[in-house]
Amino acid sequence: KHNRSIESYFESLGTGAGEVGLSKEDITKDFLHKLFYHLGRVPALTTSNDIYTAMALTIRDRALRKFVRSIEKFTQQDARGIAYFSAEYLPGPHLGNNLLNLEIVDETKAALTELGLDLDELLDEEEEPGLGNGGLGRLASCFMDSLATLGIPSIAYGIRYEFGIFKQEIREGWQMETTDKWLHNGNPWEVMRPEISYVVKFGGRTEHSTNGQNRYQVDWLPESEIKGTAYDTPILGYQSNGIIMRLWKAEAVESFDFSVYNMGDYYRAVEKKLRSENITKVLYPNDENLSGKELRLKQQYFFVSCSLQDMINLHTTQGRELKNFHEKFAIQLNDTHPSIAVAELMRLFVDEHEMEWDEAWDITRNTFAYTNHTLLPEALEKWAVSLLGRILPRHLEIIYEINSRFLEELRDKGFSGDQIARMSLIDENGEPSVRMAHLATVGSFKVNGVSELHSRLLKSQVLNDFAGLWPQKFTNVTNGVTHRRFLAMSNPGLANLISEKIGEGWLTDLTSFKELEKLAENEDFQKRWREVKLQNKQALTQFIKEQTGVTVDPEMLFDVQVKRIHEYKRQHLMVLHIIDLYLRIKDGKTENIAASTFIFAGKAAPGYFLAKLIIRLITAVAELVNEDEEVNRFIKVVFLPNFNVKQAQRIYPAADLSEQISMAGKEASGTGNMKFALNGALTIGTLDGANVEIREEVGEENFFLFGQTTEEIQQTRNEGYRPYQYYEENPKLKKVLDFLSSEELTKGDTELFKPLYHNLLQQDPYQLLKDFDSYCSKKEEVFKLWNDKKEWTKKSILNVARMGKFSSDRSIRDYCEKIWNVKPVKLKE
Ligand code: 73E
Repeated sequence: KHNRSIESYFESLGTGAGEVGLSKEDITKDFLHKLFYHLGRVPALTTSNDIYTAMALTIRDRALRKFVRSIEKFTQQDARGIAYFSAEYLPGPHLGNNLLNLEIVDETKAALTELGLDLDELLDEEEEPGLGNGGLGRLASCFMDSLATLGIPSIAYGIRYEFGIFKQEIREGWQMETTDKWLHNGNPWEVMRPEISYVVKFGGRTEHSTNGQNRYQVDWLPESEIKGTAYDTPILGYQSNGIIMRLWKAEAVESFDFSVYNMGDYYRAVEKKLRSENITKVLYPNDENLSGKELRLKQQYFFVSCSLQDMINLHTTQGRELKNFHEKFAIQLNDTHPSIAVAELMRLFVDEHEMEWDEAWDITRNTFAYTNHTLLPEALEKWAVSLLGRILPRHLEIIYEINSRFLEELRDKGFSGDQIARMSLIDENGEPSVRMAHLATVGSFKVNGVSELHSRLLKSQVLNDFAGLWPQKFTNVTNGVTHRRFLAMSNPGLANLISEKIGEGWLTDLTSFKELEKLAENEDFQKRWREVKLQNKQALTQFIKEQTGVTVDPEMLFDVQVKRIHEYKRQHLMVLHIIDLYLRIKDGKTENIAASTFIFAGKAAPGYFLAKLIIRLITAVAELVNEDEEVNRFIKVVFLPNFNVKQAQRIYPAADLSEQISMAGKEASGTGNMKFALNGALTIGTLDGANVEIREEVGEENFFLFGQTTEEIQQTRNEGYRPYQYYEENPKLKKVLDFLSSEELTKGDTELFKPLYHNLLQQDPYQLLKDFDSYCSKKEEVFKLWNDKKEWTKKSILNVARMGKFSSDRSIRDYCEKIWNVKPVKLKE
């Protein structure tokens, strides 16, 4: 009876195919039903959160329906599945996206209107899950959207952080962090699965023995155990599948220890419960700057262990043998954050399922594939051997064993001692530590970077020795973004205009945008293109007013840099240029300046002093510029607090110019760059990350390129870069830098920006001073082109028309072909 389809259950009741209807009437009925019977509300006491929740539950039913159906199909076809392991996800608000994917935006809007309610207000009500820091987490969520749309049997595993990325407020110009209580109004999108839970062990010691059958056996006697419980959120694809994101929450194994009876011990037992729950309390807010914290290692191991146990359970309860595990599953490691999985799968196979080491290793290294997202040395994960051995004693032994066999292989192949030391999983320089990127590389069948340039640098720098050893293992998959969320949903004006001209096929095939090329010079189309942009800018103008109190003019050029604040991304290079403009305007030299609003947003890691000072610099310049009547006719500066997915969806559609100005070689890919161009912004950027490929696609005449290449940067460094020399020899630059300690900017606190000033003059690790002139002259070109509306619009249209490559659908197809060896199971109903 377990093989019956859901259809057959409903049919036997005479209730049809068990569809939850998609008509306006169905939605109205279910919505009211949820409001009264799920939430128990009477109309007079209904709050806006009740209304939001009732609608979310109504839509979740429909999403779950898709998901259940997908599972049925995948099971019938006995398909190979993909498990995506990521410590971070940034799904953004669910409601709007689900309506789009179910194609019921109009029906829902109509249902609400009849009840005197407004869909936009409901959408505003949603608090997004901020379970990631930035690009890496958002990429994982774009991939979920595409996996579901393409019909790839897949599951996304991660951590259900109770507090996501902090909320950013600006007080007196400084970033302040407050906790993100995203669950405080409940989370209608998730389904708790109390019966899907696993025990995860920590600490203690191991015992080695030979058992009755003469098998060498290792037992891990842990110091503590924690239970992980699954919370499932359905993620819909467009018109078709649903997959789930399964996030683990930590709990005590037993809430109460029933053997204790006196009050003191009772409280100790409760305390133990609280300690256990700490593991999934909070997301580490550090993007590309890791601090080796014990709790972070525990988080990583916790979710990886739950996920692998879950997969093994799924595999074996379906009657399959573990020796086929790698045929049934591929696991994609989203950076090294989940890479302890390599050792954990070995432990589960060898210690718990009594598999021989060689067979276990064979299956393991044919199961995992590893995506590297960064070359920054401070972001490469290393765990001190002493820490790892204390928290995961058995895993340390396994890592040593993997390493000794690996180094043996290298010796056999004639590698030099130096090379062997460089490639070892253990870094013996200073405090011994485990290099997680090496563990992930050795334990995977494929390793990929996230843009052509980054993948090339990965092979020539960080994993150079490994690329020599296993050239076939290395590949590239350039990132992409879901154009459904970042265009269809968030920019309906542009989406409708495009659909009117080329139909709706682009929703599942972004390359069809090519057809827009022929309209690039059509005056009528250009006019409507500009109208849409202006409307989007008006909407953002209002949002800026609400959020910051600053009034901006939507007719001005909107020049935008939004992303995490980091020195390598060079937000301060943009600021230096703004200061130059300010000084020019004060000097009366306003010719050649196109009236511009400079918009910044992004969070700084709470412990990253210089990043926070860059925010302070932006707000100081904003204050100075915006209040000065003489200046603010030409330029305005805005820092929008608390950048997140929801806010991003308002910003991209309204941008004219996209700033992608990182020092070449540092930004692995970037994905904001794609979202801007997709919405018709032109890019000013360096030859870094995916900028290189964006420029290739849109044509060099439609891209504002500046700055040194990776090779030139290396050369500058080799020649002994002295930033001070640039300061001395370039009067304009000197003026701008000296302005950092002016009374005018600092309102008397002239020491305020000294740390940045000294950093730039003494080290300038990201070579801002070297690239400054090149950047400023490119800006002159931008201003000139802005005054030629037709040319600008033509380039904007061509940018959008040539974005086909940057859909995450393409990225996922690449993963399927180059790495996973899976085929889509198409499910269009
Ligand atoms: O260039 C981006 C890239 O587009 C890169 O900086 C980012 O990943 C994006 C998606 O591929 C990234 N984030 C992290 N490493 N690379 C990171 C590191 C540690 C903690 C959290 C995030």
